[in-house]
Amino acid sequence: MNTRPISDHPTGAPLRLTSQAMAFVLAGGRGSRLEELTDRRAKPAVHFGGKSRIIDFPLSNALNSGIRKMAVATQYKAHSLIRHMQRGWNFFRAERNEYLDILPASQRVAENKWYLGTADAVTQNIDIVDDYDVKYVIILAGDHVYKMDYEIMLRQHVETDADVTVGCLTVPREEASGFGVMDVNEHGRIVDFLEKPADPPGMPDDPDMALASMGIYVFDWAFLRELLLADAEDTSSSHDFGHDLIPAIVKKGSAYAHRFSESCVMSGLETEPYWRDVGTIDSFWQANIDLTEFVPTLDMYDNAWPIWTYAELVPPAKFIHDDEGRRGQAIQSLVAGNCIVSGAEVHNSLLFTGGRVHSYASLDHVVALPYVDIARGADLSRCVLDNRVRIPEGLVVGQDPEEDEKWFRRTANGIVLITQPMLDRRAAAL
Ligand code: ADQ
Ligand code: ADP
Repeated sequence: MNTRPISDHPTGAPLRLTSQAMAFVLAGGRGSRLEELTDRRAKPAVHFGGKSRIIDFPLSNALNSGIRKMAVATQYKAHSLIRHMQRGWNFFRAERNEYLDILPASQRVAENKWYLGTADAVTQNIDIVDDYDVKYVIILAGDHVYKMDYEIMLRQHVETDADVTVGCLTVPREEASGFGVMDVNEHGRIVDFLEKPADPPGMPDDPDMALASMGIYVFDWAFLRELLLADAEDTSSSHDFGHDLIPAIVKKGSAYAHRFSESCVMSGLETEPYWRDVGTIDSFWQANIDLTEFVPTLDMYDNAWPIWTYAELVPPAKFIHDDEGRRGQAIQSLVAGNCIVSGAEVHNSLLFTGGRVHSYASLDHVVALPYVDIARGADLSRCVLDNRVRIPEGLVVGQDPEEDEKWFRRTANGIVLITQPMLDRRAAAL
């Protein structure tokens, strides 16, 4: 175990705590509210922002924070996620004391079982965490979009001598029932924690808002290890951080809240705190479209905090006149490599890698995942196109709700999700 005290550095300068920490990323959840987008891939593998995938955000945060030891627990529909990490996150070198381990469920314990809950995902890999020889473990969710310097959270954890430090943010009270909701005292100590309460309590000084857990936690490994071993024996436990472990520590030990908003200010990363659980089609569409704003809140162009990803080496995006001289153009849009916009108009949209938009087509507020092909004259607005869809000539979406609902998935907010099986059913019926 690396037991060198934090202040024990020849120059007297404090060591970065992240050098003594690992990130354990939980990436095994279903994310079923993303509907058909997560039919074939886990939510952390869902594409985001023109080039990235959601998992790139926590992994990039860990990397940019100085963490060089990471483990990613996967289970549900993990192939596309694992492929992405093998291609894009393969630069860690054991010789340099750097590790990124992908930990699929049911590979490591004798009984061949799935991860029961989020805590069980760590318990099943205790020996791997032991081998990392770290003092602190930071548990992260693989499915949130945000930028955060975990060093600041670690520092608070050490300064308060907490058993656990829980990352938290304020959310409107009516949206808080999907979160762990907490009450804190004047020192930031959590005095009450309710996992997904039906009627979330508001904050004392702002009853319309609730203090919600981000589902990210810092522990001393020695403490968490003991806790996990005890939890594994507890037949009444669902082996979940939010349901079981955190409420138990709040009752018996010391749990502290780490405010994301304060962390953002201290790190200078954001002008205004940005955190999104892009868990529904509406929030996924909105968070992507937000990036087309003149100055989006989430800055993905910050060289000091790069969001690393795997991207294919492909030719540049191309914008061309068609044979009749119609201009191909994209305005207020994000266009990735290998896209060709030919005699078509793209407004306030995102075209991921390999998108093709043909003459007389028009896109407005469209999120088009990789390798879509949009045939001549299609007119699409306010929709999400799954990867590799082939939009037929002249298809109109976003103008007639009844027609959209008949063939595609249309949300209550009028956002339309289009996948290839839906298009195939439509083609067969017409
Ligand atoms: P939920 O959002 O419901 O609550 P949960 O389903 O527990 O989150 O998933 C948390 C993370 O773990 C996700 O990244 C998911 O992919 C992953 N995961 C889920 N089950 C897993 C398993 N069996 N093995 C491996 N990974 C798994 C949690 C907290 C709340 C908090 C919210 C914030 O419990 O208190 O408010 O996150 O989003
Ligand atoms: P990505 O997440 O990279 O966009 P795809 O959507 O191409 O990947 O595929 C997601 C997952 O579904 C991958 O594991 C892929 O192998 C699998 N897959 C793709 N097409 C099919 C198919 N027609 N039938 C079954 N599985 C598929």
